[in-house]
Amino acid sequence: MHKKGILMKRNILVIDDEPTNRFLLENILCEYNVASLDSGNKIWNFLENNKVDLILLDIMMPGEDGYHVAEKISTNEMYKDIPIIFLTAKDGGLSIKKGFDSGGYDYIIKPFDQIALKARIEKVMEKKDIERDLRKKSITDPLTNLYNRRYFFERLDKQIEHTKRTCDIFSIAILDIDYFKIVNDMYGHLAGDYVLQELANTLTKYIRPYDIVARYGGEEFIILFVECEKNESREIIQRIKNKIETSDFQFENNTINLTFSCGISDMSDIKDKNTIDSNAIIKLADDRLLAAKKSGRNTIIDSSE
Ligand code: GH3
Ligand code: MG
Ligand code: MG
Repeated sequence: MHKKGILMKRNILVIDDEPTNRFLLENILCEYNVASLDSGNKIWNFLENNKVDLILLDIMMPGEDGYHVAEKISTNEMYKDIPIIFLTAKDGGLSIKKGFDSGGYDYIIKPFDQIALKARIEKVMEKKDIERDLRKKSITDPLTNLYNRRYFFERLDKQIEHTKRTCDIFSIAILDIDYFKIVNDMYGHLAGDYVLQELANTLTKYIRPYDIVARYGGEEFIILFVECEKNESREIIQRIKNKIETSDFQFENNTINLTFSCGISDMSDIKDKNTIDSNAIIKLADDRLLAAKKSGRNTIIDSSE
């Protein structure tokens, strides 16, 4: 979040084919870092190499017009979060409507008032901050700071769509702490919470940055291993298992030891790739987790007998 009083200059990108407009904006928006481009085509290279907090976008430009640029940015997974304010001489209700329809967050008509422009830039960034903060809260588990199951399913559904198109592989692991109730009963609920946080940290540390780990339920965690067959994800889980098994978790004056059980599934378990859905692949991992529990716990199972 942007905190007033802390020096954190926001980065604004101006896209306008008219040099005098770019020069004017660079000069009047002196409380921001302002960069400018003379055409929408150059934006992709710029975004790849620079952090941008807000885009001021002209509409009438040679080549691609501002509407097209806005449409592409606002539907791009990586950049859709960057707010766009149209800054244009194009007035009239239909033009403004088209601006909002193509992904604009606000629409300002030239010639503009400097104070009003700055006020609207500030307001858009403030709203975006609140939106981002709410979004983060809505997808995060507050105890462990991992993603929650809602976000996990969002990502898994996207992965499945992607897999149906490309046949890219992925695997799922569900972990459940063994006899966790005893931790709570013996050392107290806070000790239980602490152990959950420590396990969450270990999971985050051992998975690859592009995998998704979430808190699935009370003492259950779920991982989406991207582009990874189950024999590879099993190896990662095995390393986590070794680490957890050999760790002494210290809480107050107590030393707590843990193990977990785990079930794994992947695309090779699903016969017809076109029928795959999140419930089917999760159920397989869940059944294997149950089998691991039944076999005595502290086990990883990745196939059905
Ligand atoms: P099993 O080996 O069969 O998995 O046994 P278990 O004791 O781990 O499983 P069980 O489902 O019987 O108990 C899980 C316990 O996890 C019960 C619940 O109170 C506790 N739990 C769930 N969420 C939290 C939490 O956020 N914090 C703490 N401290 N405990 C939690
Ligand atoms: Mg358990
Ligand atoms: Mg459980």
